[in-house]
Amino acid sequence: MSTKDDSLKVSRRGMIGGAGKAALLAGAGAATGGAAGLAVFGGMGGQALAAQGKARNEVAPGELDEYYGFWSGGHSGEIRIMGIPSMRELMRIPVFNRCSATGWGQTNESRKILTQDLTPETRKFLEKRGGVYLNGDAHHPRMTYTEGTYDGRYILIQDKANTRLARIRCDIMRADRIIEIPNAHDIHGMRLQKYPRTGYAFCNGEHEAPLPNDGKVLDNPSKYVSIFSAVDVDTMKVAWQVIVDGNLDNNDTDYQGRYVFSTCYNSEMGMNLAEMTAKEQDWVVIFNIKRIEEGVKKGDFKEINGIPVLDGRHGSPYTAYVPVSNSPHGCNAAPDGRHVCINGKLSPTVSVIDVELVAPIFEKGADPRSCIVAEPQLGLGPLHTAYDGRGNAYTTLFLDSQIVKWDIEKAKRAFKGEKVDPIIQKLDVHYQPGHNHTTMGETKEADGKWLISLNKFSKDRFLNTGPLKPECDQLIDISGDEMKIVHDGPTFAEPHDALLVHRSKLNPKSVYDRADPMWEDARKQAEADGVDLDWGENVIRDGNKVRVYMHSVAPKFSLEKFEVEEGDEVTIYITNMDDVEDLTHGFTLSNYGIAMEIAPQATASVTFTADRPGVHWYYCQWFCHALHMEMRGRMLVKPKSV
Ligand code: RUQ
Ligand code: CUA
Repeated sequence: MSTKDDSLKVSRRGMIGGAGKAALLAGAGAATGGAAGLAVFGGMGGQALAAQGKARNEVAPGELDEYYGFWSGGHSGEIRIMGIPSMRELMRIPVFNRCSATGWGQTNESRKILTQDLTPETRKFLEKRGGVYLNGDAHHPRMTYTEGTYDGRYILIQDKANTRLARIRCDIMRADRIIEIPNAHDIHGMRLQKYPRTGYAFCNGEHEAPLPNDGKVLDNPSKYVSIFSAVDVDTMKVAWQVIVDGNLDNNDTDYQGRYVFSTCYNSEMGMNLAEMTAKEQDWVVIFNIKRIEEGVKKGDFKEINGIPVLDGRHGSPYTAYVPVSNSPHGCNAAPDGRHVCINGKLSPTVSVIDVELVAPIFEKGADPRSCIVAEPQLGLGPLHTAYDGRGNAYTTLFLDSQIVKWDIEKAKRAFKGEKVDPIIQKLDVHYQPGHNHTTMGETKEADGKWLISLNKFSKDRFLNTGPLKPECDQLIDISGDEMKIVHDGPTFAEPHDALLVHRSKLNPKSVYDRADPMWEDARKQAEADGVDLDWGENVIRDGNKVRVYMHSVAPKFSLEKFEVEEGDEVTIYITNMDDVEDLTHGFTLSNYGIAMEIAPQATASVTFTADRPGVHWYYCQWFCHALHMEMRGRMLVKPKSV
């Protein structure tokens, strides 16, 4: 009964090519080598390319990009994988969103990830709302580090909307853990420890609120607090939290594993715009990781919801508050391992902290601003700064719609009173840039080739798409003395931030390992039911619960039909036994609102109540074979006898 017939296996790439088509028509398709014969781009210098008459950013059809770009999806809640420098969108990783194509948010596997680490209160709150959050607001994707550079293990991303942190496995490019961070509110800034290896993800709770937030305190802002959290990335458990004065915006870490720097745009703890921007100065909070860890060991904390919470407000040994101009925003550590730029936003300045001067400000009576070694005036609305590894910084100017390239050493000399201008070039971008990012620029391997400017407005740059316009992501060549824009890319709401990783750091799988932990629950259930999860095709009745097991091998589901009774709780497990790169199947159950993707060698499952009697076709929605349309079957739902 099992379809193990290899003659029907054809890779999708093979089908497109002539050989594949011929093989199909002949009815005997050997999978043709997918990636074989694809030319590889990279390592070729600008001159060699120019000699070939190619733009530096040209990646011809069939050629591969040199960098992976990981774009946050903002309030669409996902991550997008881009190819750089081509700016081609390669893939999307559903994270905090509900994805119609893959079934993320609907399959049991994804729902487990989306719910198992929520707080009990949230789980209760979501019960009547379908059990999962359907939205997210993902700003800052970051890859784990070993010794100051990317190690290709995980990508972490926060959700400001529902106070969550997700961990994405880089081997399969899927989230495997999504936790809710208790006590804190609305995680915004998120960066990872760079040295010696990413243990912690540091999460800024942006919005202040009562602790606990159970309704006993309402309109009494003096009782609100902001919470900074350290999450252990290996276990995805909150290791400790620190209460701070003011709120928290963005953060970054040094290259030595000693400090985290967080900007605060509301030291006033104001509740409206006038109050929030009242003072001339706000501050940067510097967290002393070693002291905090010692504090935890000593028991200098209150345990709240199972988490050690330390008091890091003014006067505490765990934090230092460094005054900077009103409402700073971006916080970016330079790859030189020494400088951290605090971007002024409402002030035209960037304040540069020297991490080697931070230890003394933790001593009593020290001037906290003594760690600031430069404060150049760059233009209006500095939001974020990126680096090329050659001593230059690139700061986005939101109001001026520019990127300013400047020299860090010159800015330090000017700060000491020397008459030098640190500004090298200002480049117009289109329009209103927020984040920017350079290739490998947040690692000690910053290579200064490409800069991305993520612009919040596109206005006239593309064909008019109606009242809602795309964002505009621009690719800028920074390899020479001058910055040059080489590409405009429209993107959907809203890439807040991006990560540019050299492709040598990553090597994802093309086919799942059958032992993957992703479908651990399915494996256990099949075992309990005495079913072979790989090749079985069984319908197990267990009271009013029915478990249907089948596998797929192109172009067939192993079960052409199954019958259940109206009102049964049905779980369908499908294992894709095709062992071929790019041969994904799908399972769509019509008029039941169910669709999911099953990647090669994966198992996926979905549970629903069969409350619609009649014949319901299920079909494969992922084009997999010339007989893809024929890949279907029937669910027969017998009406309740009344
Ligand atoms: S923030 S535009 Cu969400 Cu990273 Cu600065
Ligand atoms: Cu399987 Cu289409």
